[in-house]
Amino acid sequence: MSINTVSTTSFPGQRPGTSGLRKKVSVFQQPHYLENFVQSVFDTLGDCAGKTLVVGGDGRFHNREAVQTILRMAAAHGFARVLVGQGGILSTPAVSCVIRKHGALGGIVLSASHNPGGPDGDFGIKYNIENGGPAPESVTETIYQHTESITQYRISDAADIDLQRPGAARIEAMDVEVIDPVADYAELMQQLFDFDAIRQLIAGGFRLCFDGMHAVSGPYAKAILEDQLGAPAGSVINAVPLEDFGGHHPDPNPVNAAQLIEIMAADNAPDFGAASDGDGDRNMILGRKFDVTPSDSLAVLAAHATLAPGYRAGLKGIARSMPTSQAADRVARALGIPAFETPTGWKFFGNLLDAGKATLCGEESYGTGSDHIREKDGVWAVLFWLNLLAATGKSVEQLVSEHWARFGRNYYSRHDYEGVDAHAANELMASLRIKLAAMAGQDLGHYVVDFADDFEYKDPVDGSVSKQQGVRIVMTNGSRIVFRLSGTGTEGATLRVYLERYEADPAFHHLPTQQALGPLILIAEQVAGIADWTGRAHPTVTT
Ligand code: G16
Repeated sequence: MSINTVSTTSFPGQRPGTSGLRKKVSVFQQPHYLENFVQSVFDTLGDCAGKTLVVGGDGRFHNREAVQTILRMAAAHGFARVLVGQGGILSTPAVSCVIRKHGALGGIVLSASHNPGGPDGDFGIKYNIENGGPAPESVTETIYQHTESITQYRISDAADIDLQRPGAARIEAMDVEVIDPVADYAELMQQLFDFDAIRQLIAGGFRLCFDGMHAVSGPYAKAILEDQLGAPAGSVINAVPLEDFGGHHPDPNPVNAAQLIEIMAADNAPDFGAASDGDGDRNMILGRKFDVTPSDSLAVLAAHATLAPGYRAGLKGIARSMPTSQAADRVARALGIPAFETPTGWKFFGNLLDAGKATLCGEESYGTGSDHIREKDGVWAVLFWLNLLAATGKSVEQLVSEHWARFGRNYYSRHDYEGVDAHAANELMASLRIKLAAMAGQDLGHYVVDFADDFEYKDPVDGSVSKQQGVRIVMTNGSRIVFRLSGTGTEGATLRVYLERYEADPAFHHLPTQQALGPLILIAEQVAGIADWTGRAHPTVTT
């Protein structure tokens, strides 16, 4: 074994987006592409002697090769130890859990999350810091600067190590431990939730269906829901991770988890349905013939949190991303705790969680989590819901309907225009920004604009400022339209339009969502000229 220094030249565009660097698999397969990024991460970290690194991914195409490359480079960089998931597999929440539990310096997650996989699909890489959370912008920017000027990287010429079985190996002077991907994570879940109560609920005939979407959460859900909590075999569907996710889009929303939606809409549907995404950090919650929006899910969990053992002491605060509905803010107000509004991206919650300012966090993009780790967490959200259902004896629909009756309903929808021309999308946003200053006080159909701005966030912990985080038009009654460009796509641009209407009157709590939001949808089109700029009369995905 020896360590080689390899000459390289920089690749343009290795700037991490909302959540790491995501590109087509073919881009990552170019010689030196992955290596350049990994070396830039290591150069950002500096001396790693004596330190531990965690490595794992969602099992998508190219995962195994990338893991071996990273192990060889970690050895060349002088890490003392690497913990790697068996088969190269670790869900994003499990990486966060393992970093924290084992006092690692950080971790590398190989995933493009909910983006499709396979040879023609997407690949991604993300660095998580010592607290287990995604690197903040200051770190990702430094990594990016290194990628721009890189001239060489260092790598061991050691042979591949066997990832198939838990055990120990060595590359150069570095210890490699292949770990069970589920064990540490499952142990943490047992500390947070009342497994006995959930076991009793299931033993009493309560039925559930968890859709692993052939992605990473299948093994976690099988071990916890079936093996530990007694759900009958087959309760977890699409449970085996596949390199191409079975040809599907591993994004747990009503459009992409169509099989689960159909199961939950049947007359003999289970009592509870859920799905998670490619890397296991997102979740979708369903009742029988009933879907829960991610924003409502956060609000309901917050309102009932003290029913779960891990949250019995109460919540310190609730944080949500700006485009997420304001339902959780109402709960925070009722509980007398602070509510935080951050830009899109889980990395913005890290400081609030570390500083003990927030306990629960959530995003409209099917992400919910808490201070137990520093990532959003799909299986955690499922267990939290099961704990509430067991503790209250109520159905999903009952819990949500009662929540609306108490707090009012925040009707919510997101319209995505995927794969549009990037230049046109940027022009659309630029033309919106020009209009903002003159919008306050304008009459727009049923609505009057209270204020319109481009969201800017000042982190209350470290004072860092993030600008241009989404154009929002907020009406005097709290209804809102938000426009943003996605930071996770790999083809053209994706325009996201977020629509929210508050309705206090329970007599109007059961309208079809798109109908309830109809007037706001029209205003969004009028104000932004979406059809003119994008050539699209309708969104590609509505959630
Ligand atoms: C990532 C981020 C989330 C964000 C989502 C969508 O999720 O971690 O914070 O809400 O992308 O981002 P965008 O609207 O920019 O596409 P994931 O599950 O893809 O890692």
